[in-house]
Amino acid sequence: MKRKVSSTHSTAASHKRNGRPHRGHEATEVRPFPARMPLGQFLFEYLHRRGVRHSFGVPGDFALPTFAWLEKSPIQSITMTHEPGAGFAADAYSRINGIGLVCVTYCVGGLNVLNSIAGAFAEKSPVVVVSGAPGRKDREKDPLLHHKVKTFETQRRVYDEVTVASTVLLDEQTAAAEISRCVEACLRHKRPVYIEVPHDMVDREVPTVQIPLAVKVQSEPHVLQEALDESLTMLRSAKKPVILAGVELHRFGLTDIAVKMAERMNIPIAADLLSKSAVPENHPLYIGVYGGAMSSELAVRNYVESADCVLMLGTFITDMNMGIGTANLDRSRVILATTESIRVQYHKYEDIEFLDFLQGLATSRIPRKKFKHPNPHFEPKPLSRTELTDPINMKELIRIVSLNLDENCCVVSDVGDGLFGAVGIRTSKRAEFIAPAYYLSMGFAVPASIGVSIADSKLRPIVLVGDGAFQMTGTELSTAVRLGLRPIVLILNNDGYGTMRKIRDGSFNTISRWNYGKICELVGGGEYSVAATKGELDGAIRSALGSTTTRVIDVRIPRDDMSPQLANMTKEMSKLRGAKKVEAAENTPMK
Ligand SMILES: Cc1ncc(C[n+]2csc(CCOP(=O)(O)OP(=O)(O)O)c2C)c(N)n1
Ligand SMILES: [Mg+2]
Repeated sequence: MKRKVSSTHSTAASHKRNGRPHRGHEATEVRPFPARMPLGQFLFEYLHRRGVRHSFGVPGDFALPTFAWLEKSPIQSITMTHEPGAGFAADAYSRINGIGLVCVTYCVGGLNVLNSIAGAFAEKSPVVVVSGAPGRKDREKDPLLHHKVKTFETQRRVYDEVTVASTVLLDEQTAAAEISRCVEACLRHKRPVYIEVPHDMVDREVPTVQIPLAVKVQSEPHVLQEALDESLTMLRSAKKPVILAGVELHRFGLTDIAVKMAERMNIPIAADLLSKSAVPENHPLYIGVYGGAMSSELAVRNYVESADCVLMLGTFITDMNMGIGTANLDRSRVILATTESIRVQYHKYEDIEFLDFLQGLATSRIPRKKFKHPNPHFEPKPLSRTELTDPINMKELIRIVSLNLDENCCVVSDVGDGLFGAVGIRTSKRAEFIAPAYYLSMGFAVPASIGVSIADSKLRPIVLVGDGAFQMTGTELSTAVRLGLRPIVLILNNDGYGTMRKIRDGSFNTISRWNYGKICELVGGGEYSVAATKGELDGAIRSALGSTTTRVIDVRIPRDDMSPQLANMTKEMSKLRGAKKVEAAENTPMK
């Protein structure tokens, strides 16, 4: 059993992404709450004190009293065009800010945003879902009220599958404690929570609670020592170790500890698809993205797969991260440390806190390793005059995007070849990267770019979105234009579901050919251009970066083209399929 031993004030947690501090749950307010407050006022005041500055959502009649409290609160409410977009925006916002909020109405709104919240759960993004709901009184005789599905409990029960805590605020005496329980669980587990607010409860005065002191859970000392001893033996004798920096390092604000440890021991660092950019990509020890056949470069793949000790820190062993079964990592060489468990070779250690383990490693004496960089970063070759009129393709698109990125850019990728291609983006400047790289829900990127811009107004989102994914949520650009945001949206227009066509072709991969430029007219703002050549794309991105409006660029990718990463993957997968069935990686990095 882990032991709860000491208390510190919970607002002291510091969370950073690439050195940028998370605003989420840093000390903001130490004044105690009054003994009693209207429920709605307490809810949003509590969320504000825990770091929420914005809410994304769509109102409805059951939620209007809650939205009225939201409007009076210090949290800024942003109405989106559709709930899935609100969920994706809140997810991206949470990844940058450390906590986010989506406010919706009962079932028609709540179930509409469910898929986005499922993605946030799967990829550990701390989103609070507040849903308006029928009143306590409305529920008494179990009538057929509008928006009800099966029972009044339906929505909450569905949400139990995609959250780490949920509550329906039907009792004044416990409402504040329930809010606190859910919000604290969201911050602790970095996963969504669900708070249902019946419309006739939200104005009632309720007894409040204070923000709890954080309880530091400590590892079992003997188990911790044992796990450290085994890991340190491996690390000390390793001639060619490598760190695979996983997404939990970013979510739990631990990247700096891992990077400092790598620097002290001179161990190179690779990222995976989900954690790309969590470690600054211009760091001298950074070697690129590893993902089996989907690695950014062959050199990264070779280095990681020939390492004699792979230290995976906070890594999700997902099929995507492991290149859909193409990763070749032998468990006898792997230390896998996450917030869920610590595995060293064939041993699994329980009751150990990830932070204690990480700090234990970071402060141990390990001789500096010899390291020859297998994949030093070099700027992509600048475009020469002679190639400006060459037709554009995925490989060149990634090169041109890379050439134009700077430290204020955040690449936001949707699902499709944009995501595979984005693995190859690497700049000497620090650029951020956000994508639904495990759950893989299409429609993420355009709304997510709104969440990114709102969470950090200095960040300029560069959106990579396929024509198929754009047709799902691209109209959310309406919200970006209304708010004066400036995403640069590259529609990777390859005339349909390109990735699907590579796996199995059929008429089901056909979509309508839109005149994408009309979107600016439709939403009343933004500028548009078409890029069919390298020069046109480069010019369009440069001009977009110099302007202050939303920009849509219709990039004409040849129908049969694909990124080198996707080409590699499909080649290797078909080889593997011939030999043996490719299975989703189980949660152990076995060969
Ligand atoms: C919400 C959702 N629906 C369906 C899919 C399955 N899917 C994965 S990629 C893809 C095609 C994507 O097409 P597009 O956005 O044009 O990108 P491309 O593959 O052409 O690069 C589909 C349908 C998904 N991942 N998410
Ligand atoms: Mg497409």
